[in-house]
Amino acid sequence: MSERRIGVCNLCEAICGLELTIDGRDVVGVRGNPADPLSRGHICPKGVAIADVYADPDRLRRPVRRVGDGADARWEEIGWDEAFDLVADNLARAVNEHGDDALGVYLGNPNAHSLGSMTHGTAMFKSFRTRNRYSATSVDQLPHQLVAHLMFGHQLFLPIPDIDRTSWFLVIGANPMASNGSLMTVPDFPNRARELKARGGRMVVLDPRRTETAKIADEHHFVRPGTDAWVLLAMLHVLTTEARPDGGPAVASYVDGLATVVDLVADFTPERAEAMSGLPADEVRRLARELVAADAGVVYSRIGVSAGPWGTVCQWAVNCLNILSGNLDRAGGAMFTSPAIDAVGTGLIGRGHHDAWRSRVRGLPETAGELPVSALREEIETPGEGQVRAVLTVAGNPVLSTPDGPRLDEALRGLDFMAAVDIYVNETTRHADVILPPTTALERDHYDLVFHLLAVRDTARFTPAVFEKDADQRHDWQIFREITLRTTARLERKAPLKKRLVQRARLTASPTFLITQLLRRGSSGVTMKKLRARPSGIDLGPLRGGQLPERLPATSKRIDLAPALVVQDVARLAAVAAPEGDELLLIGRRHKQDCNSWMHNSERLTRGRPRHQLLMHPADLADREITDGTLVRVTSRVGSVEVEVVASDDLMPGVVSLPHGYGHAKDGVLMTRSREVPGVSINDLTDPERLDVSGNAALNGVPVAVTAC
Ligand SMILES: Nc1nc2c(c(=O)[nH]1)N[C@H]1C(S)=C(S)[C@@H](COP(=O)(O)OP(=O)(O)OC[C@H]3O[C@@H](n4cnc5c(=O)[nH]c(N)nc54)[C@H](O)[C@@H]3O)O[C@H]1N2
Ligand SMILES: Nc1nc2c(c(=O)[nH]1)N[C@H]1C(S)=C(S)[C@@H](COP(=O)(O)OP(=O)(O)OC[C@H]3O[C@@H](n4cnc5c(=O)[nH]c(N)nc54)[C@H](O)[C@@H]3O)O[C@H]1N2
Ligand code: SF4
Ligand SMILES: [Mo]
Repeated sequence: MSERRIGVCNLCEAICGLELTIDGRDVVGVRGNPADPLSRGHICPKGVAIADVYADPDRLRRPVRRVGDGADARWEEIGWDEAFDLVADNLARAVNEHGDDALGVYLGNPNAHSLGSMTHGTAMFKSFRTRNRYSATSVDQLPHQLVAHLMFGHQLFLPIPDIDRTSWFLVIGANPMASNGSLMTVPDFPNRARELKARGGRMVVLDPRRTETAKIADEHHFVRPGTDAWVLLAMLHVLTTEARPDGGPAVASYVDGLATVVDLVADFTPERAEAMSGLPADEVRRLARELVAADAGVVYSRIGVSAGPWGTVCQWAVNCLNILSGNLDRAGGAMFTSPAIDAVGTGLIGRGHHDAWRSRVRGLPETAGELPVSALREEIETPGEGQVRAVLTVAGNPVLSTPDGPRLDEALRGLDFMAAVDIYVNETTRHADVILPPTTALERDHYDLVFHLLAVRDTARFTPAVFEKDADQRHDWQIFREITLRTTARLERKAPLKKRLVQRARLTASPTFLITQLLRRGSSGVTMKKLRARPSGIDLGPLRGGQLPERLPATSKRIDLAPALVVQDVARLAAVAAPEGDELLLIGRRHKQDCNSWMHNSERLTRGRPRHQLLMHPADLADREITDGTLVRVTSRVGSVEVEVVASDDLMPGVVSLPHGYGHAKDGVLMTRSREVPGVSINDLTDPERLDVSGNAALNGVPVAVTAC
């Protein structure tokens, strides 16, 4: 007898509602939930494959201990109690013998998608007093967070494009047709883009590749990788120098620093933008004018830009464009969400800070308590006080996802101890002495503390676990609780008793209990009881405008258009000369059926044509006398890979592209059951020395040479 259950997909930021058909312990059908007020029935191929993760025989369900190393490694199941003690003994030993900073922590992307990680993981990390805290943030959205902190007073007070009401949408370095949106929770992007067009709106895309999103846009323009800053500053230049019928740009009374912006962009002309980016000066001018003239316009940029050399300047410029064109905090522009649990307003998530300390070896600044992950390898390998001796990774795969992965791979091998909270043995966790696997999406309760904050519509939804976990499985929050309590109990230098008691109390309550309490504190009227009665979710309506300055998290209740850090970096930008030479620039890409570095075990996601190849323009192939479909060698400053090349005139000439998350062969062992060849990792080529001022890795626009093999 099969039955229908409401579920939720936690594989990307779109947080689609699911309707599952289950038969006993099996999922026999997955479709989008049409009654979900946010996702409206949308689902993508990965959402269906959530059933494959649940059923995957390779997925770990009980703790394992590694015996042997590399190709000879064997994994032995052990009991939870033994596993927790092993982890606590070794983490505490590293700290007791070598100090707090001897413990390194890396948090991967799925943490943001797990309620237990948001509630209990955070408490665990706080209990470790190490400065060696790293996460996927610094290969991703760090510039967005830093700029939000500097301009608005909170790292997660992020303006969201009001796609459902805008009439002019400029998309820079994002491919939501494949990624389903990011820092813009926008399930059903294809239909929302269609609706934008149907109401007479326009979408314009700037991207060095004619992407799936570019192909459905009204306009697409190539920009040379890493040069968006000149385009955005030139748009600001036009906006601030041209006379406008409305006498603008005028800014609201709570905005400071306009004169500095005008000064900063004075020399960033459209002609200069053209020389740097390849985008014609007249087009730059027209785009700026269209933004100003639009009924409601919005500029949006994502990882193609934030994971570039000028991510912070770009993200700042995007905010300035939205503010100076009068589109911040108004319908159809860049808006702020009003979630039922306001993790920003309530202080549940800290405001953030920057450069309160620096990394030991390279002196890179922290942001919100984390150091740039590009520094992790050297912090493990460089001897001295504060050297990382033991590492804990949680839901991450930095060997494939961070710059110069192979050297990190080597460094992890040399650790005294490593533990991982993860559901697979992968390219990173293979170095762990012990892996603790939590339950997955279908086996745990879920409420989205993060992505309701970033969604294009205000909704609230609580999803109880679809399946009850087995008695010998653990939820991640239970794992975090045990690691924290057992490790802190073994520390020689203990936190004050009162602090420990508060910590214990916080860790003992379940995430669902905490959510129930947090909802009570909010003003939305949404309660756990109401959510349980409406499992598809409660609609709280379109985003609300006119919330500023009251909602501004800054204690001054003012917006700072000219933070010192940005002003200095624009000066650095101004000194850059036009590019010379004919080296190729490497960029990343995402495919609908990929999920960062994991899920390549899913048959339904990996069958069909391979998609891990290097894409290259036919003219660039011809210049080098390389034949389409052959094996080529790609070489950067840090490494080289051999990979099949495919000709594509969707790429800007001079640009090549590889997806990230491949490269599953390690020491002759294939880390997935994928039927596709293992592929190569783009992060064997990316360079830990290429950083944005925030410390975010500049993963895009890496200079490479491509030669025939
Ligand atoms: N060159 C290049 N590199 C990139 C990017 C790029 O565009 N180009 N993108 C970057 C971005 S945006 C990101 S977010 C990072 C991602 O980088 P990471 O977060 O380091 O890597 P993921 O591939 O997301 O790995 C997720 C891990 O979590 C495990 N996992 C899945 N679900 C759960 C769960 O519920 N609990 C636990 N404990 N574990 C789970 C999986 O088995 C997998 O090992 O990659 C970055 N790297
Ligand atoms: N299917 C799928 N969806 C995902 C993920 C996944 O792995 N697979 N990962 C999720 C995660 S963790 C994230 S953070 C989001 C990311 O979501 P998006 O930001 O939409 O990610 P991408 O699809 O990588 O789009 C980045 C775009 O930037 C372009 N680009 C590269 N360099 C430059 C440049 O210098 N300038 C400009 N203007 N463009 C450039 C690339 O060609 C690419 O089209 O996706 C999420 N969704
Ligand atoms: S778009 Fe994202 S959240 Fe929706 S089904 Fe696909 S992977 Fe899941
Ligand atoms: Mo990401």
